[in-house]
Amino acid sequence: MSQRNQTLGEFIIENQASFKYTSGELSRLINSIRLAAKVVNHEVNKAGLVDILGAAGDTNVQGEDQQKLDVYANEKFIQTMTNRNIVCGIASEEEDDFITINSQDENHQNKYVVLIDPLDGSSNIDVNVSVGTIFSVYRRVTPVGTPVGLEDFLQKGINQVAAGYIIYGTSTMLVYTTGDGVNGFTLNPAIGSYYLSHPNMQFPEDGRIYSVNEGNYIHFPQGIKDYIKYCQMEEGDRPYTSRYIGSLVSDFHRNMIKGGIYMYPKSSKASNGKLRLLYECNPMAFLAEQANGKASDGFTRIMEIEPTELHQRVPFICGSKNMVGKAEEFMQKSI
Ligand code: AHM
Ligand code: MG
Repeated sequence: MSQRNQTLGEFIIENQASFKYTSGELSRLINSIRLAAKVVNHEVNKAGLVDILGAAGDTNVQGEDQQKLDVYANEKFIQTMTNRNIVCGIASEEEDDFITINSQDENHQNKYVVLIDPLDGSSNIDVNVSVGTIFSVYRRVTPVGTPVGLEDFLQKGINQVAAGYIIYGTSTMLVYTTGDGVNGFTLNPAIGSYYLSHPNMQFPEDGRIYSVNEGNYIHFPQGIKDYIKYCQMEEGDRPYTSRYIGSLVSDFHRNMIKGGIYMYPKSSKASNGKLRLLYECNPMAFLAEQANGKASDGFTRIMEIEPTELHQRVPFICGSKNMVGKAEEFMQKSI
């Protein structure tokens, strides 16, 4: 049983046996994400100092000029997972193509691929608002011993073996699932350890928060417009409250705790919406379902969409079960 003062390291070891495939490889992978997240967290936290340090002509410890944080995060996550030789391939929102990983002595023996959005919502950094990292893990479908192929990454979300996010917020948290519920760990920056602070996280079945960029309202499909009007109507427990940070991880995290719905629909300007199926929607959908929530594109369960390309975008509706169900009703009525 999980205890509230348990560290993430202890939790991983204790729960290793409940993973479907227990080679320890997945535990080592989560461990390396935890490590990279600490390094990125340190950098994100001093983002506001960059201009001051830069003005003083400072460079970082390696003697390099200060990089953009999303590029930095991308490099850190890839570097950590590559150096520790625990995955056979990585795809990142920041890279055009997937990366094949092989160490000479291992000869493509690793089983897992990772897909990552290293720093999501990065336009929020300049204004000191929360950002996040999102990750998704699959078992490869090509044979061990051969280099990874595109098909290892283009898997349906239902095949995920783990997914999670790190939220760099008022405190830093790592929230993840391996298909056995969702647990949240808060970083104690003084000690550098994550502690189990939110065991067994669950979306309330109903909620009163809707999160959508209403500036795009005019371009939304009729079903979404109708649902937004429904949220604003004076009836029963409505009108709902509108909250939109513009940082998927933060909006999702708040809605999971308080009950709510996040929407990034398609629009007349973006026919598939904005968010990426593989780096953003599938991992968040896996977390949502593991936390008693729901994720859909308005018609189809997100995790059952067949991916056709690495950077594919899909409309995304995610959150409390009954709210997502209601939004789907409006979508389906409108066609
Ligand atoms: P990014 O991957 O370029 O950071 O974009 C993803 C982000 C999400 O975190 C957020 O919910 C959304 O884009 C906000 O988009 P918009 O500003 O169009 O509302
Ligand atoms: Mg992103």
